[in-house]
Amino acid sequence: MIDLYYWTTPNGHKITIFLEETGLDYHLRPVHIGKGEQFAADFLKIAPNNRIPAIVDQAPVDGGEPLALFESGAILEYLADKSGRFLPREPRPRFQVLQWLYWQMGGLGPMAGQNHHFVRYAPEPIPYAIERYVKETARLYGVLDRQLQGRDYVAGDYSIADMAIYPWAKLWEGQRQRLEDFPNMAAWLDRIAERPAVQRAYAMAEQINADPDALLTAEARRLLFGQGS
Ligand SMILES: N[C@@H](CCC(=O)N[C@@H](CS)C(=O)NCC(=O)O)C(=O)O
Repeated sequence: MIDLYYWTTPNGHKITIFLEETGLDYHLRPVHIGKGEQFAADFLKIAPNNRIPAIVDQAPVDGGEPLALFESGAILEYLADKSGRFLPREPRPRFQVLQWLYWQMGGLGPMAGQNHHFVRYAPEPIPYAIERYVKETARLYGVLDRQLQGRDYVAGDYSIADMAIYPWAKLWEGQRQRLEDFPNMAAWLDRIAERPAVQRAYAMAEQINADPDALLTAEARRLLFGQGS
């Protein structure tokens, strides 16, 4: 059994998509980040960076004690190895997937995250910051779009790289992007959205948090952007 510490955000969706795709046994443990639950002492023991997602694998492959992990990229890699799915073992195809996973973790995630912050959450508009992150998001989608030219998935077969990128790329509209600029990405978004496991992951998120503006309250902003409990 995997305990998944989760909220209904892009980094959370990555892991529910993976778990739904593989059918690994898991238990959802919602951490409402708009209410400051990520600062609870028990959660910090598992996720010292006070961010979701995190997991505790109650039955790790080495047969040892329960294993706690944070950082969505590490979690995806761990679960892919555990299940033998969505990450090849042979070095060449494996590192094709991993380079795109790390592209998401170190590039698209942080940049689109700042895009969301300055476009949607910042208390006042800062044109320089908005332009910087909207342009950088566009540059990154250009890179992704070129990679997807003539390919159905980002790196060979459907993999943890697609699962990591999709929840961020799906939000292109709020990131002030034009989908017609990225036709290969548009077709890929449709391809992934059709997958039953992806649909189940998002349906579950709706059940846990139906309010897309839950992170826009004054209290949520104070907690998230003041970074305190
Ligand atoms: N690099 C981390 C980023 C995790 C992250 O930023 N999580 C956000 C939600 S998407 C969060 O928990 N925020 C809570 C906070 O900022 O206090 C990962 O991929 O796991």
